[in-house]
Amino acid sequence: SNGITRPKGHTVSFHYNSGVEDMHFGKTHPMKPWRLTLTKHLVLGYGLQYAMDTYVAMPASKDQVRAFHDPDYVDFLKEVSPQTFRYQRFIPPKHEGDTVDLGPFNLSTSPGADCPVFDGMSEYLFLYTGATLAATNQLLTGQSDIAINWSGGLHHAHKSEASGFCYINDIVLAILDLLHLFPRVLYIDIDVHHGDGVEEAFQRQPRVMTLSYHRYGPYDETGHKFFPGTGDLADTGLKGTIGEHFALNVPIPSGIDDRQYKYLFESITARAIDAYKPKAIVLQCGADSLGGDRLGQFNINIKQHGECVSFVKKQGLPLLILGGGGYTARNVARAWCHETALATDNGANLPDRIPLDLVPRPQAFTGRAHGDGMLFPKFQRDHKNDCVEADLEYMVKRLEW
Ligand code: ZLS
Ligand code: CA
Ligand code: ZN
Repeated sequence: SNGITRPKGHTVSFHYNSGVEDMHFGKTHPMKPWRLTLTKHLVLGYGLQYAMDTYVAMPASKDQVRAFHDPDYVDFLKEVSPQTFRYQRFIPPKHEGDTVDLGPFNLSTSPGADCPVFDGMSEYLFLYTGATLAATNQLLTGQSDIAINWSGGLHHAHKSEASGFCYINDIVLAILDLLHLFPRVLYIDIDVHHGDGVEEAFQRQPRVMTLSYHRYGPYDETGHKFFPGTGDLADTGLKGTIGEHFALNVPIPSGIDDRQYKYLFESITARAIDAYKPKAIVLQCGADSLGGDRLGQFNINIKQHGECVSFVKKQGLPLLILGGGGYTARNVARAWCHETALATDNGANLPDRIPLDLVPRPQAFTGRAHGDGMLFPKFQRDHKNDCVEADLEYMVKRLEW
């Protein structure tokens, strides 16, 4: 036997549709859906399917997506293709110096766009959303205590606009569903980017608390902010509404290490849970907060990233685990496979070497994917650590209730 066992005392479900794997945002685009192929093969290679219930996700319906998104935007996403898109009305760039021709809803067919229109895009969007909604339904019906969708977690999408590689905000849709049963839902976001779309959707809403940890501050000598530029410590929900104080933001300088991240994450998350007493938790596990990420600027290891998942799991509340960013594909797959193991209490059962003999289609691994096969690689610490300990302590104090 491979040593993988089902968890005692809780049920985990895994929601996925391989249809998301074939998509290409464009040759140079950092978002690579094949990181999901790598993740799937690692999960299956280690035999983690024996520790949980696995479900092939159906695409979401237009009606389901309309629960948050503008009906015209939903129709557009369902119909659009690179062939039909160029007939759309041209909208001049928002900001001076923007080089990209933006179409309606912040979409574009220009190769330099964050949110391109690509072949198969419509299928891709409704599949990752369908997987998140199926996972959510498992929690609502009590069939699972933890439900996982690594293809979801697209936290930047707005009601009628795509943003930062995100088109449909599957997280907002999931939380809206959870609110039918659970009086209070806590959303935690460890992607290196601010979870702005989710925060914005619930900024007037005390029944959802949003808590995002993210890189924040001056980006370069030109003064550009790290995307999306929001999520200041002082941003705690919409002032003057009953949603005020139900958003928390932890802005972090570049180069934060494991010890510093653990200190921030555990003290602030514990306080938030203690004060808010959520009845369900949604955890966005963006893997771009790992050291060595192509877009990220943190220095945390897979071990610490996983400890965030364990810390949240230990609260014993219904838990929806979603993916998100992650741009160094081999590390994304390692992290999410490791976190699947943690969710099923198999964290100690994974050997460090990739079990090639267990991988169903070894040829699906390219040279790029193998790396050195280590689950806990020593990352190059190539980001200068700008974290001042006193500032980290100040944040924990400021956010105390
Ligand atoms: O949280 O920084 C930006 C916006 C721009 C710079 C990039 N250009 C294309 C548009 C204007 C200010 N965008 C970020 C978006 C990051 C989204 C993170 C998503 C998530 O992880 C959840 C899934 C950004 N950072 C890096 C890029 N865009 C980027 C890098 C390289 C390329 C290639 C394709 C496209 C243009 C050249 C692109 C974007
Ligand atoms: Ca975040
Ligand atoms: Zn991100």
